[in-house]
Amino acid sequence: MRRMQCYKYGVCACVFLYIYYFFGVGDYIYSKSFEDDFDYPLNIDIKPIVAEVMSGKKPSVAPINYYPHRFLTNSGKCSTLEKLDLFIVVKSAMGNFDQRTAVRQTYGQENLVPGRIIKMLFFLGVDAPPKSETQKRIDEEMAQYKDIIQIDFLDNYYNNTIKTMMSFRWLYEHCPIADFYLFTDDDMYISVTNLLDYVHELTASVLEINKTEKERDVNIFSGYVFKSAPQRFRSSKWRVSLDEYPWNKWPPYVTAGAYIVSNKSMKMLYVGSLFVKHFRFDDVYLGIVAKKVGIELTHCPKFYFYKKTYSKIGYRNVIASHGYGDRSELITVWNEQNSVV
Ligand SMILES: *[C@@H]1O[C@H](CO)[C@@H](O)[C@H](O)[C@H]1NC(C)=O
Ligand SMILES: *[C@@H]1O[C@H](CO)[C@@H](O)[C@H](O)[C@H]1NC(C)=O
Ligand SMILES: CC(=O)N[C@H]1CO[C@H](CO)[C@@H](O)[C@@H]1O
Repeated sequence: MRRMQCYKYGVCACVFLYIYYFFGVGDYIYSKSFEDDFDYPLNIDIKPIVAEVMSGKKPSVAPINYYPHRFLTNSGKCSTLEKLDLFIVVKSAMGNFDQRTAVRQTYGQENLVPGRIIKMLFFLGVDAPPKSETQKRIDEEMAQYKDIIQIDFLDNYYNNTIKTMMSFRWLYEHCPIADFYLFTDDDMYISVTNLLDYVHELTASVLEINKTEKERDVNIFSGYVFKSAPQRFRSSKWRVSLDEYPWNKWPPYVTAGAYIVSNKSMKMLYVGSLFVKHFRFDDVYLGIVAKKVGIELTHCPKFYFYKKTYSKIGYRNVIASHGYGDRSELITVWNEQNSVV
């Protein structure tokens, strides 16, 4: 009888320990409060430093986060222009030739909206040397379309933040003249006309609220805004340890996939990133930087981070939807939405 009970307790303890470990219970208990203790490095007010850099001064604090990569290709797309309505950044994986073709045939066409100046570029990393078949095909693709900026970092999921922030740097250095920047992935459906309508309305409402702000100076960072917490389960692909991120919540962040950033916000996010420690999820990272530089995020439900089921009527107001990795599907849907009838 006694032995039986001992055995039961033993089993219970094991089950408890297993659950405790497996679900990362300790990580939840010991995480720091986001509201009270968010001191992500640099743990100083970086707003004045960002203002220094943006007014052309040398910052009083040295940058801590500079990605030492080079742009391997160039594009004359911005150099002869004085103003741009929209710049579309498409983050693409090296092997996604079909997706890039589909983007060029749909929302990536630059002369779509009469009276609006729109430019589009793809941003890619590299694979390991020696020169792969994929790289040879990309070389040909670049020669033909001149719409690819390649950056010398290894292109994989874990280096996503490098890709995002290197594309910010490219814009900051080579194309700071657009009113708005759309960041998107090569598997998204995008409606440029709905997007332009939206930013027009949003700018007007921001100016309505704050009359002292100038149109050229609005801060806008918008898309599908998430308010969530880090996953601590051991089995999760998204598991984040306390060492990496000790707080119990993420800052609000705009989910990657598609988001829109105004001229000023693009610059503040890039300059701010030089003073904010690297984090491997690019959307969370931009959320952290936005919080530190004081940019408020605007949630817009017309950006779908999942695939919105297609119907002709249902897509009338959609700005972006995930799930269009299939070339012919993107072309079909986009054509139907953009047909005149
Ligand atoms: C990118 O990710 C790989 C790991 O898959 C790593 O070896 C590499 O150093 C990372 N960084 C760069 C800059 O390529
Ligand atoms: C209004 O905009 C100005 C200029 O950008 C800014 O300094 C000020 O803090 C803003 N006021 C509010 C209430 O947001
Ligand atoms: C539309 C807009 O706000 N453009 C501005 C972007 O920032 C540059 C300076 O970096 C200004 O010259 C543009 O007027």
